Amino acid sequence: MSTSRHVSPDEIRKGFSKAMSDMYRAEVPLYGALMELVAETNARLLSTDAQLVRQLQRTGEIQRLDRERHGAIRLGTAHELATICRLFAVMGMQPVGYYDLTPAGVPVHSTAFRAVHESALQTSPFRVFTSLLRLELIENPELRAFAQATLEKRSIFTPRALALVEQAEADGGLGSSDADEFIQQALETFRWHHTATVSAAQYQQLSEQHRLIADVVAFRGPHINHLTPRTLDIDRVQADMPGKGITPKAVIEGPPARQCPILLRQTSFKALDEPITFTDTLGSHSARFGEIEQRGVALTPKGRALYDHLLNSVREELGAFPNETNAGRYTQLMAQHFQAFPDDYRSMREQGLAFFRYFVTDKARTTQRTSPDSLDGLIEAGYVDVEPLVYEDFLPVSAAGIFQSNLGDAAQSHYGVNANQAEFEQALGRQTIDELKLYADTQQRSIDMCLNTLLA
Ligand code: OOG
Ligand code: NI
Repeated sequence: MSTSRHVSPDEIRKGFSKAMSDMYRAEVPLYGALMELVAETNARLLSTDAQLVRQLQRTGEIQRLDRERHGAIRLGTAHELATICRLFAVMGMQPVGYYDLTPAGVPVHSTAFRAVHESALQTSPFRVFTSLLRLELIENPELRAFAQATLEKRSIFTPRALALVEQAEADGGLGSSDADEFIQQALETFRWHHTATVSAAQYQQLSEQHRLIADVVAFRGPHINHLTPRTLDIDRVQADMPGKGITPKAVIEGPPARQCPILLRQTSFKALDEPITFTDTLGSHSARFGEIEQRGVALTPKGRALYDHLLNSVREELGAFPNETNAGRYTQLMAQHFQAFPDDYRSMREQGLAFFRYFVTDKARTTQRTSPDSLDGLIEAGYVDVEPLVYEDFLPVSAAGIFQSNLGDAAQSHYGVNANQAEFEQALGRQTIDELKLYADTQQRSIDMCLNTLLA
């Protein structure tokens, strides 16, 4: 059992997120520039939008905003995935959601490791989009066997990291100095390597099969390929990026700009071309890119169905993947189709499109209350405030757009296979958590808290 001798997994995650950010800043100079731009933009917006400040104070997001990050890695084998699942568990991160990227021509399926309870998210919302390469999609049998053998030879975890994972599992946690060591050891898995484990010709062959396959197979570890801060105004940051020497992708993924943001909007800039020493000669590889995101309210199954429907209808009408040449038309179609999605929190709540959190107001605490007996009555009377519950996850179509923009359009293949969640979970060694259940639970806990306080 975990005891007070143990550092809480939430604190380990917070320390790890900070260590990761420091490593990435040292390795990727543009990351620092992007962080500054996001911080400036957030500060400017918070100094002018009192309503937003109030909302973020209520939900606590204002305190976590400047340490909010997500990263991404791509793994090669089932064993690596199962082991990283155990490593993330030490930091209180669990696999949430299943994402199939094959419809977009990317030979992976994925989950997001993150904290699941609102109080744990408050301490550190750090998340890692984690993909598993689907080796069975390599058509050439010799190349597939080579990729498999190469991956089986590597160990992406340090012996000490593995020992500390086992210790944490056996003892129910880690003490303070072990937790510090764990953070340093775990970080090694995510580090960039300037040397490859294959020859330049082998790299080339893997790359011709799919750029992503070379990125996974040719290296000693699953380098973190981006680390994304959260902005409160993605359109502003996108517009200001060129002024900082950063060229963003043509369109912002996700929903269009709105008064009341929903789900997740993301944009990225191209991967760096970095020098690599292959086993026989020098060359280069690009994998690491920059990305920013803006988060909005989580949608219920009904809201999500409406989002998916509207997005699909835009993509159908556009008749192509959004790119530089059709970006204007894409933006216009998005704005037009999404008029069908109510853009005020009240309608979204009344129509059951989004999740919310409920809070007892100061008025309820300080005044003599009449006692309405329903939640709606308490809201009407000003005893309960409603705030949007922020979306903590990812979007498959957006993720595909991010992958593609960074791998180059040549990286699109057509795979005749589909989602295989059962196989992914078998590799993972456990089931993934349904994110919709997590949002429903958080919403319900906040309702119970209000009702227990006010109707008791
Ligand atoms: C992951 C891309 C997906 C996001 O934010 O949707 C992603 C990758 O390129 O490995 O990070
Ligand atoms: Ni990302």
